[in-house]
Parts: sequence; C-alpha cells; structure tokens
Amino acid sequence: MHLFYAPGASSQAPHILLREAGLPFSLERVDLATHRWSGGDYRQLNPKAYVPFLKLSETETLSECAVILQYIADQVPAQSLISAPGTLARYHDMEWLNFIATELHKNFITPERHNNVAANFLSKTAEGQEQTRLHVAPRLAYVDTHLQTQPYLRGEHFSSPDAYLFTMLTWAERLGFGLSSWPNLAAFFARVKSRPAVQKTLEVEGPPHSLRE
Ligand SMILES: N[C@@H](CCC(=O)N[C@@H](CS)C(=O)NCC(=O)O)C(=O)O
Repeated sequence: MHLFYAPGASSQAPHILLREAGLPFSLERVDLATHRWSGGDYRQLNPKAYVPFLKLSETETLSECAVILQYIADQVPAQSLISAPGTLARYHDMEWLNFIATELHKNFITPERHNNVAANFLSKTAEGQEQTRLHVAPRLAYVDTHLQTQPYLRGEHFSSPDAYLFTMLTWAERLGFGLSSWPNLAAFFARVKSRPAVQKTLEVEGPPHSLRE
C-alpha cells in the first residue's frame, strides 16, 4: 500500500490509522502547490489532485478520506478500529466519519483562492480564519458535549473516526483559535496525541505543508 500525503493535511488521518493498524505501507509525499511527487505529475495518477490517495496495486486505488479510513480499518478486523460491516454499530461509525468529512473537514476549507487557484486549503487571511471559526465552532461544541462522558468518539476505545477528528483539531490550532473553548476536545486531543502511532506520524510528517508555502 502506498499513501500519498502532504504533511499536516487530511492525509494525516489515514497515516495515523495505518500505524495504529500496524500494516506495511510506504509514504509518497505530494507537493500540493506544484502537483509534483517523486514520480512526476501527481494529476496523472490522481486527477482529483488532492490527498489522501491510497494506491493498493498497479490497477487499484482509493480516494476520499472517510472511505480510505474504512478500508484500512477493515484490513485488521481483530483490532476493532471500525465495527463489522452490516452491524448498526458500523452505521454509527460511518455517521461519525461522514460528519467529520462534511461538517468539519469541508467547513475548515476556505473558498479563498491560493495563487489564483481554487483548491482545498486552509485560509491564510485573518478574515477567512474568522469565517472558518464561525462555521466550525458549533460543530466542535457538539463533539465536545459528546466527549463529556467518554474518552473516544465511539466509547472507551480508539477507532477510525478518532484519527480523522484528531487531524481536524490540529487545524483549529493552526488557524489560531485552538481548543480552549472546548475542554473535552482539548482532553481528547492530548489523549490521542500521546498515542505512540500518533507521535510517530507527527514526527515523520514534520511541520504542516501550508505553513511553509
Ligand atoms: N474530498 C476529499 C478532500 C481532501 C482534501 O481536502 N485534501 C486537501 C488537503 S487536506 C488537498 O489535498 N488540497 C489540495 C488541492 O485541493 O489541490 C477527501 O475527503 O479526501
């Protein structure tokens, strides 16, 4: 398996999950500003041009973060990183993954253009960052309340939606509003960050991409 990623982007969530799962994989870094990777033009491989992107074989690939997370978790069923297909619990896992994809991930993305190109990036302007905060704050408050009585989104154990939520919370830090308004989210963030797989992911990825462009 080859994971196409950019440091600190949403691809961090499947990166974390691959390490939690203990699966063999290689990382292929994509420069989102130039669409280059070590193999050439990334758009030749993935016409969507964004990350994450998982290459499974010469002929099979997967895109879309919430789907890639399910695929990874399903490779190691004994680890309960996601519930079994067909169970009601699985639909609740998908409910969280979809919520994070559409209510958090998408609302973190700015309509601003970077270098005159519309792409899925975080805002770089104070006004845009405030707009993002206004959009995500009520959603983060909802998750904060959910985490009042349990350490992880699906209960007592870490699972795939937690990897996705963690990455979204790093973006709140990067946009400057942080998590101080949401104590349960702040505790969740510290809890997940202390996991060895997450520590390793952060160490390998290094500083987030958009802060360096
Ligand atoms: N719908 C995609 C969105 C992925 C996405 O927003 N990726 C961002 C990084 S977090 C990206 O690659 N942006 C570069 C671009 O849009 O060109 C998913 O859920 O995986």
